[in-house]
Amino acid sequence: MSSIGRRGALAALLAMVLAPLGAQQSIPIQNGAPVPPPGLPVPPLPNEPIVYPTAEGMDIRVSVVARGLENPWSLAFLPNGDMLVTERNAGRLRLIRDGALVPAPVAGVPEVRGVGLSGLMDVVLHPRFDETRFVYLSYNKPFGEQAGLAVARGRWNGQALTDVRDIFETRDAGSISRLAFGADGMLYVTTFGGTGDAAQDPSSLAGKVLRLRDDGSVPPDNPFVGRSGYRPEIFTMGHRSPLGLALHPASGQLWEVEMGPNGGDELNVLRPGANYGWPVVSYGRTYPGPWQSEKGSTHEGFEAPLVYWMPSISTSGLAFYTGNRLPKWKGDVFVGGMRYGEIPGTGRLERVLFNENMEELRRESLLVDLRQRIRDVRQGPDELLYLVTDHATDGAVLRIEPAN
Ligand SMILES: [Ca+2]
Repeated sequence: MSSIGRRGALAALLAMVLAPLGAQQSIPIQNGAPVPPPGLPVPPLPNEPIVYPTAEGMDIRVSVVARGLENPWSLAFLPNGDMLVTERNAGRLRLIRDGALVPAPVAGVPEVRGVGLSGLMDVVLHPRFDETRFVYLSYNKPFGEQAGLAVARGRWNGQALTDVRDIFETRDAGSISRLAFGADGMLYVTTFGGTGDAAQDPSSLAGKVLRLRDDGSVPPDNPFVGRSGYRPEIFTMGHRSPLGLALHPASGQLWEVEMGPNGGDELNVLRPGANYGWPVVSYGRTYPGPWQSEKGSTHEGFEAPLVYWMPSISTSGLAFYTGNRLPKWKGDVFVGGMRYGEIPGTGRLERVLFNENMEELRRESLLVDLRQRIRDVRQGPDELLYLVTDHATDGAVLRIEPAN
């Protein structure tokens, strides 16, 4: 081949290699992340119940229990079936009594810093609520212009919270937090890990699951008590955005879901003292595209997730279904999803079926056509499933029951 011919062949080869790159659209980046597309329009929630077929051959009926909520975030059931619902930015606690939303918010909630994804977060009842009447709230507490994280405890008097006080606070973490009581009667508190290295820093409370007594004090048998450089509140570390926390009904272990960045949402089983990897080990990509982790998706010394999502479903909320009214789902794990593959308007409810060894067998996406941002999922005392949808103008509580 002549040198001109060779150059021509090289140019053609270069053109083939470069053409697809040159044709690639450029995506605007803001604050280090691609600006999301408009996404799919979210249709208004229907007034009438909807019946869906599901993969296990069980038809379900989905209906709206309450709507018009402002970014509702979490749901707790009182023993009589009434519900307490948090509204994030407004910092309101709402009561659904006898199936109807009470117009006035519940009194006694502390002032929150309700900016962006911050505000009033989780609400849980004390495990011996009948005796103590204690309700716990996690929220972003204002420290001047900064937001910290606090857990408040108050007594439910039937219509309001009284004797409310903070039993825990930190300036290490703002933003999201879930609460759950363990089988050991301890209160577990999740904190936001963010993008820096704080989740791997044992002297910081960011990116951790904390283990506290019901009065906020540190139990002496926590895994890092007495260890130099470690905060004694820490139960597990290396978490990014732990948005779901629930007690496994059989094993008594706490399970946790956390949102990855662009991919790499995780379902983890929490073990005392373990490190779950963020930000050094992850299945996800960073928002602009490169892989998050230099160490790979799993690495010695870091706990691997039981389940991961790639692409992300933006996990939030976690529940084990233990009831009998939805028999084909007994024992299954339910995880809320707020958007799929970084596309707004693609929320869903995810069901994961495990075998007895907690190995995943099946995964089903439910309620996809509703396109709601499912922020929380809970089982009610009536053995039905309840969802909280995180929308600013028509956030809702939905109920799933058998269709026949
Ligand atoms: Ca992890």
